[in-house]
Amino acid sequence: MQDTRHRVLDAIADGPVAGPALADRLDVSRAAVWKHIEALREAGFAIDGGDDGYELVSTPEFGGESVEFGLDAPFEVEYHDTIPSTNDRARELAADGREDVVVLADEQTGGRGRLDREWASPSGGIWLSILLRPTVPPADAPAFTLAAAVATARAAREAGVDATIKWPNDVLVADGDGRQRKLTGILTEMEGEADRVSWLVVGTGINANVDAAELVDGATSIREENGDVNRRVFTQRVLEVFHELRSDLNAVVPAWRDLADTLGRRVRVDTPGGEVVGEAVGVEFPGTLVVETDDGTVRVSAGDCEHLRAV
Ligand code: BT5
Repeated sequence: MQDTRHRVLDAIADGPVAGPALADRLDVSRAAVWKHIEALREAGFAIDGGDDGYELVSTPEFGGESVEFGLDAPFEVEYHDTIPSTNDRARELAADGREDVVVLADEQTGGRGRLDREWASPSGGIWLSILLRPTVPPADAPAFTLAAAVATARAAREAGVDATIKWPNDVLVADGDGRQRKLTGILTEMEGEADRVSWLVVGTGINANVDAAELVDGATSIREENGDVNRRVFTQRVLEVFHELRSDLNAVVPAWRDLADTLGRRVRVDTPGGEVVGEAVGVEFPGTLVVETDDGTVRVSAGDCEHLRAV
């Protein structure tokens, strides 16, 4: 959002301010103030324009300007009511040289999971992709995926949903029978050279205010678990925690461990190099799973993980 627009919102958030006073305070013309107010109204902000001046009455539940307003992280947010895939759009922005942009959508018509699987993305979700240009080697990239899982699980807990993380990056909620349903999936894509990431897109799909019936079998949503959330607040929390962690990558794995449900369990991991079965005993930077198997300790950096019942 434009900086001036931010300042208009800040100024009118605490009570009415007359147009001329606002123009003075922001050092812009009265016509410019009026234009900003109209643009904000169009974006869904309710702004009173009584005799005392302009006053912010309410902020839209979702949208780019609303997520940026009051966001304590340096991201620009590009919002779409509907889009094929926020990851695809973020990749376009990467090709244009952009960074620290979040592409956010209410609905995706071509949402993608890993390995070209489909990702159900009906209206009411939080479908977002964060475009970054971190100065790290490509081998560290998994830490950003873990950071997104931590950010989402924390935001879900703050919203009253008892979320845990399954290695590496599924955010799950257990039902009464102990069956775990998927609340969030993360797809990280990147381009880089041998020693340096050029760009990284962390795509996070959060089943927020959607019915589980609109998703796939084995999925759940915030609505299903605890009723609808304010997606503006939820998205801001995700972005703020993510920003904190990407600024201190060493904090990611400990934060992940605190929320993870995989450690101490028997797991089967499908890896590009074959199946690994054993007890998950640890996670190491940047997200490597340590599995104690019958044939010794195995370290797995990528794969699909299944929690098995203890024998
Ligand atoms: C993932 O893949 O979990 C990564 C999903 C990433 C989605 C985000 S949304 C924003 C951004 N833009 C995109 O286009 N993508 C990212 P994977 O681990 O491969 O899981 C995919 C599997 O999860 C599917 O095969 C289904 O079984 C299941 N699934 C599909 N939609 C789901 C949903 N909404 N909730 C839970 N499970 C789902």
